[in-house]
Amino acid sequence: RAITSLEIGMQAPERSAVADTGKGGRILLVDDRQSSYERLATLLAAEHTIDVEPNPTEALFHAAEGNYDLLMVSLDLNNFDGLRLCSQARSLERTRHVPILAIADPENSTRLLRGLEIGVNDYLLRPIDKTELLARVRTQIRRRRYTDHLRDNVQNSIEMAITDALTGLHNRRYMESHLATLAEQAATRGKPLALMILDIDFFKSINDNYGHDAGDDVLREFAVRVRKSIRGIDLACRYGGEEFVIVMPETDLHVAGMVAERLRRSIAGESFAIHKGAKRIEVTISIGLTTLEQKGEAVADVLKRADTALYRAKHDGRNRVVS
Ligand code: GH3
Ligand code: MG
Ligand code: MG
Ligand code: MG
Repeated sequence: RAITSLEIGMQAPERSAVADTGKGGRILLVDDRQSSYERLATLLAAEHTIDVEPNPTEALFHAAEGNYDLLMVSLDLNNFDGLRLCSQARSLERTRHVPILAIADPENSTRLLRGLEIGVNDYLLRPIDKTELLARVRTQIRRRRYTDHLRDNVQNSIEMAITDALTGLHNRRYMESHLATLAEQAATRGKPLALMILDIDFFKSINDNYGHDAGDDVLREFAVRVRKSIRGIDLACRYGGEEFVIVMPETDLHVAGMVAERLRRSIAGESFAIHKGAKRIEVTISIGLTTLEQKGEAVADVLKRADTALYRAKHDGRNRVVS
């Protein structure tokens, strides 16, 4: 456990500090000279929460687990492990994005240059000036928060672009782009690939009789049940209004047929709750099922074959699986 600011006898700063000022950060200071870390901790404690760890190996554990905004690493550590810590922090997934501010005596400037090469973001030479210290620390913390924010935004937009908002399943666009990859993998590995299109029977009359919101409830509940009935490697998507596609890698027609039949039966066998009113709705589905037939077969052809099978399932009376 790292030494905390409170143990050095300082008050933790107000948590109300505003994010984009670069104040109120969590800092891990890796320094083994008591006079040095006590002074730094005292200077920083007015604006930040600061933990001190004299041992670089321990520091790496804290850094990986502690959710820090900044690592401050002394390169004047007695056992010269400061640089190694910086390089390890850069290669660990958990610490890769945490900025590093190096501190060094002027005579250790070679080490500083090396540090900058391996990804140290900024440095301070001793003796450390208070104003400069606070300014550089703030800059790193502000930058860290900003890039975190950008990374979250990118992550969110990617997720939104491939997810169906109503059901949380993948959307058609994602399925179509991913299906080509799955088909290619199946072909090169000589494994089967099954694909089914599921369509809710007489869905329009659910909307007509119980309202559009009830229809949405059914779609959401249906997606939950689909998700429960497939494996982690299977891909389920909402293909259109009340149509869904399930892609099953490493699954032949026989096994996929059993999965489809089990799902069809469970949908028909347990009515759906709708949000408004105590009434439950009977729902059935029709399924068109097919497998990838030969190497290099176009994904569009596979989908078309499944759709033709679905059409027959509808034509033959619905609530059935056709392959
Ligand atoms: P079939 O058994 O032949 O499949 O009949 P169906 O009524 O299910 O098929 P049809 O294609 O005629 O109607 C599908 C309906 O699904 C029409 C459309 O208004 C409704 N729908 C499409 N998307 C949504 C949605 O997001 N929410 C709701 N509530 N309804 C939707
Ligand atoms: Mg239809
Ligand atoms: Mg339908
Ligand atoms: Mg339809």
